[in-house]
Amino acid sequence: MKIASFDVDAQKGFTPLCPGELPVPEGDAIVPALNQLATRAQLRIGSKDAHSPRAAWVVDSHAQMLQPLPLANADLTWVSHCVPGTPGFELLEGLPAPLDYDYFVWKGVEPDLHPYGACYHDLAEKRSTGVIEFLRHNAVDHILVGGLALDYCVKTTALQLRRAGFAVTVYLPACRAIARNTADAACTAMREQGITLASSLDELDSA
Ligand code: VGL
Repeated sequence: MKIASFDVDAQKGFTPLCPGELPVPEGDAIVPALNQLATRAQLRIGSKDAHSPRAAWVVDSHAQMLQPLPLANADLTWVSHCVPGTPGFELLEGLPAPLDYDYFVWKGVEPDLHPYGACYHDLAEKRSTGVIEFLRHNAVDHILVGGLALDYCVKTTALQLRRAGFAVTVYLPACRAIARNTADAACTAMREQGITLASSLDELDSA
């Protein structure tokens, strides 16, 4: 069995270190759990949001977020986050540098694109980021997923990997969510698609 771990968007912009971006509660607490995941894998994959501050979906305040947009590849408004060159773009302290991962995805670079999953650049899932091809090329069977946020990018990435035919386990101690209700819905959606949700190392090791 060949295993890869996947650190999804484990960036400071999704933590209380960057309160003006998308501060996921306790988002900065996931590093030890992500590093534990990696010890159980032969390959380590990562992704980062890499957004323009002038993207089509950017609004000025948190109160204006989550409004639907009439765009093909950006479905909701968000405040600016994870802009290259700013602290919010950086990976959390204690993770490898991006180029020390076996494969690394930068996503959402084009201003009119705001994908959630790390496997495709577009919401229609036509333009691959290459990660599925990399995993297949390396004969990976099982992917252990953690990162930020559980209810958006982790969920979407896990579902994309599952649809591509991989066994997928989401390790909950290595994730944090933006909100409770969307996290509950994400867990239900992932379970329904055959994704394993592990709450402890014992559950992870028996998955
Ligand atoms: C994310 C909301 C907006 C995430 C990104 O990485 O989960 N969530 N943009």
